[in-house]
Amino acid sequence: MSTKLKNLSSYNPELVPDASHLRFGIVVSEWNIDITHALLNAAVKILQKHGVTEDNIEISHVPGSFELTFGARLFAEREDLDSVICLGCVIRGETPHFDFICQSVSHGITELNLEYDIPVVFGVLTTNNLQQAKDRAGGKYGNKGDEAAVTAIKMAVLNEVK
Ligand code: DLZ
Repeated sequence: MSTKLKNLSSYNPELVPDASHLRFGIVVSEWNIDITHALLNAAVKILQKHGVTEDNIEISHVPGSFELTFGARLFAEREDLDSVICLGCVIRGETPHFDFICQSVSHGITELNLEYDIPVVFGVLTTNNLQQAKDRAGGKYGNKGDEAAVTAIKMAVLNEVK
């Protein structure tokens, strides 16, 4: 998560390899869709900035963050992608639901990283309120979609040289 010291959109472009030969799947949660689509737009822009063509970005939607793991698994199973980016936004409510969803999706994505041969990136905002989410979806702390896309490129290239 971002802090006052770390803006999600700041990175050194010289440390991001060319990604023109890579293919990405992006799974996006429809819950809090204004936020998740702000993450999606940012992620796509960053991928394209580093050479990824539109044809090499495949996007699928799932109802909520809980379903991101399954959506990412479908991409990972295909074996024609170099990385999968999961984008979601879980906002704390009045019940413990928040904790269950956050725990499930973080655990689920970790499991996918262990089980499949491609990196699956955790681009999920987990915030106490809507304002904190806005601050991290193109607001004062940058955009989690930028961070997720940069991570996906770096991890996909790391996977090539293993
Ligand atoms: C049910 C629910 C709630 C209360 N809050 C969120 C949220 O803040 N962010 C999110 O991505 N999804 C939420 N969901 C939906 C669950 O992720 C899931 O889609 C449903 O529980 C159905 O499995």
